[in-house]
Amino acid sequence: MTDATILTIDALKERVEAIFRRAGLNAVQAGALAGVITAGERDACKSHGIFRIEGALRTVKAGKVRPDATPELAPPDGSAIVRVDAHGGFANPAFALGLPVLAERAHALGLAALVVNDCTHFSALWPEVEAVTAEGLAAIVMCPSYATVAPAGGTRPLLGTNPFAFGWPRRDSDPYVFDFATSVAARGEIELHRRAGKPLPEGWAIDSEGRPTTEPEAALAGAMLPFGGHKGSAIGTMIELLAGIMIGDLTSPEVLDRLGSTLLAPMHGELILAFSPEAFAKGRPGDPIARAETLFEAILGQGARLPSQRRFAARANARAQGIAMSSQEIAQLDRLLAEGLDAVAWD
Ligand code: NDP
Ligand code: PYC
Repeated sequence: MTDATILTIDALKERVEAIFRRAGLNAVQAGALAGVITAGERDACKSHGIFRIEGALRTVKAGKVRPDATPELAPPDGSAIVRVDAHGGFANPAFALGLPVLAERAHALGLAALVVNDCTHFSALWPEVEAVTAEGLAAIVMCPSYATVAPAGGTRPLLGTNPFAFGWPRRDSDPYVFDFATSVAARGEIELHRRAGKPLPEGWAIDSEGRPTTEPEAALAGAMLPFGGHKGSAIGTMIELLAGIMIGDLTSPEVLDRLGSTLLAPMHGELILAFSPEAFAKGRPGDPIARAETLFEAILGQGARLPSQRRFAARANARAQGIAMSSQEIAQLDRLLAEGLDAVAWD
């Protein structure tokens, strides 16, 4: 990047938080959103970095998310299910509220689930998976999105891009984490290709007639495809069942019906599962955390890399060198701060 401005991680977070405060978000919402968006830039995950600010502001302007929401934890009932009502706000502060109780329950019972209801969710899942692994727990996180993906063999949008993430705690290194859309790519990637005027790789999408396309515009009007054909399609469907229907929240087609647009961030629920490896392995030979290291070493020993290694390397670089932002990105941040909700259009 020839015209880069280098910002520290904290400086970028302050700028992003100020944009959300200027747009009317309360401190708990603005702080949590600034945290995940800055983490996206810090870890070189552009599809969930500052690119997402405008969509979040548009959703506020459209009145589809409550900028002043305060998430509420249901009184603990001793069970393995921890519930947080986001009260129509963003998912991120609701997750932060539920995490300590989820961790306490999972350590006490061996496994526990955090159910977040009535939230708007546009972020990557790895910040949440990592937060659970930091408690010494393994984690699975999933949520629906809105109907933009055709089921394998189908021709029209039905499933969401439904992200699915897993984390495993490690003692002396960053956790093992993967986090991906169950579509071939996240929808944000299609939008980034459109903005860059680049064709999509083959096999990502079909147009509104159900024909394969590499045109981002045609893909946005048509449907994305699940990863791995029928396998991704089934996992995407499982996410609709577990993190939509089972938790009494919206499925991806219901989200799209309710919102009427994919230009707004989707509102639905989220499911976070936490497991204590020590509790599951109790009475069996070997320390599960140590045994996992043997597996990771064997993967690396073949010259393969672990998922999230690229992200952790980008993070180390950002901590040492700061985050490089282009002049367009700096101008975008300045404009959003100066104009607040006037910076985005919604009618
Ligand atoms: P990617 O395909 O970019 O990456 C998926 C995962 O695979 C990452 O953990 C990545 O690690 C890892 N990975 C990639 N290449 C390799 C490799 N060669 N060897 C080993 N591991 C590898 O993800 P997607 O585009 O599908 O999703 C991007 C993000 O979008 C996710 O964070 C997801 O949560 C988010 N999303 C959010 C949605 C929402 O509704 N909130 C909907 C859909 C997606 P690394 O990062 O280190 O490359
Ligand atoms: O990138 O697919 C995506 C996405 C949808 C909602 C939030 N992110």
